[in-house]
Amino acid sequence: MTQSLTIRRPDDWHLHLRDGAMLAGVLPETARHFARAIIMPNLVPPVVTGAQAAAYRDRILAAIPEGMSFQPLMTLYLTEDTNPTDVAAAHASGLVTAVKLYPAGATTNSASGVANFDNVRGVLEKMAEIGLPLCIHGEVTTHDVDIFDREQVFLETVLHPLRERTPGLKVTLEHITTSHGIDYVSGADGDMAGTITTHHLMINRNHILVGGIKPHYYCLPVAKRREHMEALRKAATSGNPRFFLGTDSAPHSDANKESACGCAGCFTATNTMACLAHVFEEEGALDKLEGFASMFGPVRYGLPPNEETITLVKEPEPVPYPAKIDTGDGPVTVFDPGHPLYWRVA
Ligand code: OTD
Ligand code: ZN
Ligand code: ZN
Repeated sequence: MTQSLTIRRPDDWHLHLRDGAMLAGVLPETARHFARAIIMPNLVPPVVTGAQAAAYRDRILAAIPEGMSFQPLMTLYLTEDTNPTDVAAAHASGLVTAVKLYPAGATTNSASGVANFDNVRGVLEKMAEIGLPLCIHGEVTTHDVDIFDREQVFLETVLHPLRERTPGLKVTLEHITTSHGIDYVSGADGDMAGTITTHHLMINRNHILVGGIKPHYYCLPVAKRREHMEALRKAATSGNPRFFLGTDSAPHSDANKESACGCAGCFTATNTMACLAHVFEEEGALDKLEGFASMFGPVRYGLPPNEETITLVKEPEPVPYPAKIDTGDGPVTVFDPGHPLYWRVA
């Protein structure tokens, strides 16, 4: 007998869509299953002003294929020059759903991010006042901190002091990769939430390095030890509404990934729901999938959950999905969890 699971249509609370030919290639992969997504602003140049966000939103809307529906939820890229009034206006008009903080140099296209947090205090205070959430890439970038410790050190040296200085600021710690991040979010007050990616529930650092270097598993924050992956799986499947899905699907062409200096990012848009059903079933928590993928994010962002549903079906045989998708910027490899998947979206 086939097993099936119907849930409200999911949303993705952290997504990279890029621009131009790449946008056109990857957008259908998300819009096929997801109703809405928080769109990351790390374009070149970054999406800093309300006017840039409006123009980018229009390019995304224009790229939605006939017959699909999708709502991009826009973000502004926080810089040390960001103007609190511009941010407040973009929020008041309904254009932006969140502001994104990248510590300078933390990840792909983050050179314009924040180095001196004193210079963004005014914006953060304004955001706390108007209830606009801050999404954070939580890693320090100081060269003396080991790459595997950068999230943990960020919690103590940056995130906690920042939240103490800005009471009432809603913060989402994005793409949590450590038990420390999970513990921080679980133990903080109700202004704090966290997103978890699909791939960090399925890979740990061995996947990247054992038996040859696997560039398609390299992303930032880099996957940690297995015990951290286990902590993420436990949190995601716990039913705690502080944790919800942000895939961080981050497409790069194969040429840019399979290189002596390969780009960071896993492209999971195509098979995310199949992967999540697999993980939640393994954890004996299929009944918690709807909360994680479809309910807790909307509640957090003050939006109604989607009325439409999707149905996941478990097949007796492995379900095929494309190894790569073609884009005008070249092929993009789809995340391979390293074992067959049996779930598909009907
Ligand atoms: N991580 N790659 C990218 C962004 C994320 O930190 C992230 O949000 C990207 O390519 O934009 C990645 O590995
Ligand atoms: Zn990030
Ligand atoms: Zn990201």
